[in-house]
Amino acid sequence: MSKGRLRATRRLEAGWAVVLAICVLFSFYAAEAKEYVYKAVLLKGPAPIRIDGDLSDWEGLGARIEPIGNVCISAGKPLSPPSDSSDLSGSFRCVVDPENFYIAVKVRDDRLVFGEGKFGEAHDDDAVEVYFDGDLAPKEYKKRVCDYDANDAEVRFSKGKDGKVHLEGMGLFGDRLFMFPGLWESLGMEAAIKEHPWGYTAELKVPKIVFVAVPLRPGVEVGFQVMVNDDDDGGRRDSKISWTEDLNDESWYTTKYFGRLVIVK
Ligand SMILES: [Ca+2]
Ligand SMILES: [Ca+2]
Ligand SMILES: [Ca+2]
Ligand SMILES: [Ca+2]
Repeated sequence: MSKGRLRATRRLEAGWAVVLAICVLFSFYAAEAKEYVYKAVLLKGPAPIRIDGDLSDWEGLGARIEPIGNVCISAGKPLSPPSDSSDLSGSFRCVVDPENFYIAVKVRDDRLVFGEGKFGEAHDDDAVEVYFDGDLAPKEYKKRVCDYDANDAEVRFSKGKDGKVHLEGMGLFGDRLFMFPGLWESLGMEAAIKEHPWGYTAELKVPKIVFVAVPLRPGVEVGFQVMVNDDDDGGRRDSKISWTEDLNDESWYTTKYFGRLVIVK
């Protein structure tokens, strides 16, 4: 073989080696990146669900139980991981009817701490967070930069000192994130929490009109996320878990880590 052809052959071989390496890397990445999709059953008529924290009315609705299985590492400051599943673990279910989303959350938590913080600080107590992105519009992610649009928001709920469940959470107003006492309630959202010896069960009803402009029918998709805060000793929260891999607790300002809710028959 001439020197020229030998060099060309070697260059070709090197080229294939690069292509192979890229393919291996890509397949590795594809295997690693888990997709979080929850298929939410669409009920024909109004859902037979009472928002009272008792989840017995969910039996027989065909809602799959999905683990809230990722442990957050930090939330501005480092978080402690739960010591075991009785300290903090959970799962959620969701169904929709033509007018509303219904979310049920079951949380195992060894010590319940409610009502310590003032409005807007329930994340430092035991609290559930549910997030919506009404249209899945593509965003450009930049760390610490809010990319919410008008149909993206956080709905956080916990118990107050008065024993009543209070809703809070950030939404976009103008070009800034705000939360207002009573806002989510005024838009028709309802939430309830029932305490148990092993933790609590929670229910949330969200009128679809708050986030979604199209009729709820099979095939409709929205961005969705569920997270749970755990405080066992007062003061700041100790741990947090997330449905998707939002390990640094960023869903309150970006939809990057939201999973998807897909409506099915
Ligand atoms: Ca109920
Ligand atoms: Ca706990
Ligand atoms: Ca959106
Ligand atoms: Ca707790």
